[in-house]
Amino acid sequence: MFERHADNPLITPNHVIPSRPDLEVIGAFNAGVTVWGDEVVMLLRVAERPVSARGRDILCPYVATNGKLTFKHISSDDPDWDMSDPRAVIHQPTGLVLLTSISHLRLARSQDGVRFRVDTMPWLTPQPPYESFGLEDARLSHLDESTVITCSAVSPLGVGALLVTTTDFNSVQRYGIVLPPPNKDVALFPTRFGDHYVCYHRPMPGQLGTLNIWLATSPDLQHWGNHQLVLRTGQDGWSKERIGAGAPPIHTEMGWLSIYHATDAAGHYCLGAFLTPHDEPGRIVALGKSPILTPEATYETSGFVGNVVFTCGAVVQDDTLRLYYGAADEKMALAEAPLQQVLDFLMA
Ligand code: MAN
Repeated sequence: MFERHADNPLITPNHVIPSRPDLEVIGAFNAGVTVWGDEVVMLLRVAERPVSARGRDILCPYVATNGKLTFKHISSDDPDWDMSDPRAVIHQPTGLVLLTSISHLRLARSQDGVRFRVDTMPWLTPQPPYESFGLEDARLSHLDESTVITCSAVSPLGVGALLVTTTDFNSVQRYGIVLPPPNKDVALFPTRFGDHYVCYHRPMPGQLGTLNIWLATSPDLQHWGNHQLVLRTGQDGWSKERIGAGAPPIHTEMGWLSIYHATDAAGHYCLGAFLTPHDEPGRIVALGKSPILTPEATYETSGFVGNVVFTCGAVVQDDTLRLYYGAADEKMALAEAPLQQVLDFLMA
C-alpha cells in the first residue's frame, strides 16, 4: 500500500549541524510534522553526543541543575555498567540509567515535503529537572490559533509529557509537564469535542500491566482526566509487546485515522492503523489486522537501533497520505499511499 519515497532517507544526521562544536549529531528522527502556510514543517528529534565519545569509553550527557550540559564518564571496562543497549547504560548495583545521547527539537521546513532545510540552531532545548536527559518525539496539532506540541521529557525521574505552544514557530510558550512519568506518546486531536480537548497517551506500568493506548480529555490542555483504555497490545505477534499513538489523528471522510507504533517480542517496531468515529475518539470501528509499514529498507533495518519505523506525524495532500517516520532511530523517511486505499484496507 505504501510506497517509500525514492529520495529516502530524506534527512540524515549529516544534514544537521551540531548545536555545539564539541558535539556530534547521531540521530535526526521521529519528527512531528504539520502543514504551515505553504510549507511542510518538521520538529526533528536531534540526538547528540560528545565528539570525544567516539572512543571506547562512554560519555553520558545530561543537563545539570545549573542548566549546563555535563558529561558522566563511564569506562568501557567498568563491569558495574551494562552497556548492551546503544541508547542507555545501566549501573547494575544501583539500577541508575544514563542515556548515551541527549536530544533537542530542531525545526526543518520544505516547500515540496521532500527537500528540507534544517535550522542551524535548536528550536527547543531541554531544561532541568524534568528534561535533563532530553526532549524527544514531538507531535504537532493545530488548535484554535496555535500549534500545540507535545513531546517526551526525559530525566532520571522518568519519561513524562511536556506541552508547549507556538503561534509563529518563532516564540514558544511552555506549559510544563501535563502527564507525569511514566507516560509518553501523547497525540492530540486537532479539534475540540464539545468543550474538551482529547489526546491519546501511553502510560508505562512497571511490574503489573501492559503498554496500551489510552485516551484522556481536558478543558484547557493542561488538566487531563477521564482516562480510558482505547487499544490493548495485540495478540498478534507484531503488536504483542507494546503499542503507542503515533501521528496525531487525521480527519477523513470515514472518521479519524490514527497511525500507531507496535513492537513484537524481538523489539522490532512497525506501524499499524485504526479508525474511530468523528464524535467518538475512544471507540475503534476499524482496526488493521496487519501492519501498514514494517522495517524492510536497509535504512530501516540497520542504524542506531535497527528494525525501527516510528511515526510522530503524517499529512494529507492531494488525497495522498504522506507518512513521515523515523528510521532505525537515526534518520527521517517518507512513505506515501492514496488515502482511500488506507481507508479501504481498514474497512475491509
Ligand atoms: C522508544 C522511544 C522512541 C524510539 C523507540 C525505538 O519507543 O525512545 O523514541 O524510536 O523506543 O528505540
